[in-house]
Amino acid sequence: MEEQKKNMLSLIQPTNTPHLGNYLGAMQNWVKLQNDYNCYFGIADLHSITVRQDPVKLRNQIKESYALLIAAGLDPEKSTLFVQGHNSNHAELSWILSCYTQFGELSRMTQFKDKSAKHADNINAGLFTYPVLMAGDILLYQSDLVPVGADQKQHIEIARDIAIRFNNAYGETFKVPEGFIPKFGARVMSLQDPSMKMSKSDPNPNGFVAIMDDPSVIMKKFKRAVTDSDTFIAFDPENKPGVSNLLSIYTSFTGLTMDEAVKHFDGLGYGSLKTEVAEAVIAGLEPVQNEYKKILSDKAYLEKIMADGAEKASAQARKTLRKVYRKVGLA
Ligand code: ATP
Ligand code: LTN
Repeated sequence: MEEQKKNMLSLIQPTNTPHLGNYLGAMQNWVKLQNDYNCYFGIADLHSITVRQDPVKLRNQIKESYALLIAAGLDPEKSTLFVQGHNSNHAELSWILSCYTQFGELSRMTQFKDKSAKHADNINAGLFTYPVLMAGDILLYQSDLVPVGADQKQHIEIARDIAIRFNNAYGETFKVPEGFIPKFGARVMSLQDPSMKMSKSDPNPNGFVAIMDDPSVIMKKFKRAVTDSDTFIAFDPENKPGVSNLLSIYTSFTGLTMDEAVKHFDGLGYGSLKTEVAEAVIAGLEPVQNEYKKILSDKAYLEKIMADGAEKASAQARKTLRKVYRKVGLA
């Protein structure tokens, strides 16, 4: 029954090029989970302006990434798909929660340290309070689970701490969320430097495979992937990070277990591994790419489901926000 399903929420930023890491670490799992949970998925546009964005580009990217959610297989009838900035409850709760978050704990966030090193000319307050906005995203929907890639662990942890602190001060208000991190695909590594996660901000485009890359580009990028100087194929992330990354990607697209995949490549060389992984990725992404183009070409449909999603999400979020106002004494 609807009431008994657990709640799940996750958002993705609309900026830069969505890649295999986003697909395998996030979207693909969201699609698998949408039948079993009450799901809220969306576009974290408010988070994306912590880094300076071009307004015209951002406006398009919000639509494009929303279309991609549907193209990846999320069904707007089953899940609530929304844009964070279309729902003012997020910004409101974020302010309130920022008064229950300590300067010290935000200073320890690794993403803040990384991003302020990368954008030294724009270390704005939003970059610092980013985790508070994210905690609000999660807590507004009374989320039980938050499916994300491994890089988001620390953000989930602080959301839990804030929820527990608030509940202790005012009585049960928020559900305390848990992260939901997939076994494989949680950390897709760069094809050029397998010690680093595949990232949209990678200045070397050969390091990442974009979801919308052409088949010939995907093949080329995999053929150039860094492996190692051995010749055998085994899953050993510590000693063979490049090969293990390729194997993980392969299992995510074929649905094979790691043992089955390793057996499949027994006796074959790195050339075959790279080609077969590329073929599996090309075949897996093809329907997503086709669907994406179709959805984006139907502006009226896109705008209608975006508006419906915002309305559904706002109604749910408002319930939690009202409770928070009452508890704090603002209402
Ligand atoms: P960047 O890699 O440029 O820092 P990001 O991590 O900010 O991008 P988002 O769009 O915010 O990217 O991430 C959306 C989702 O994709 C998150 O759940 C995140 O954990 C996941 N994700 C991002 N990169 C990877 C990766 N290399 N492997 C697995 N999951 C990833
Ligand atoms: N910080 C996340 C994006 C994000 C998110 C969220 C993920 C914003 N709000 C709420 C899960 C739940 C990122 O950069 N990947």
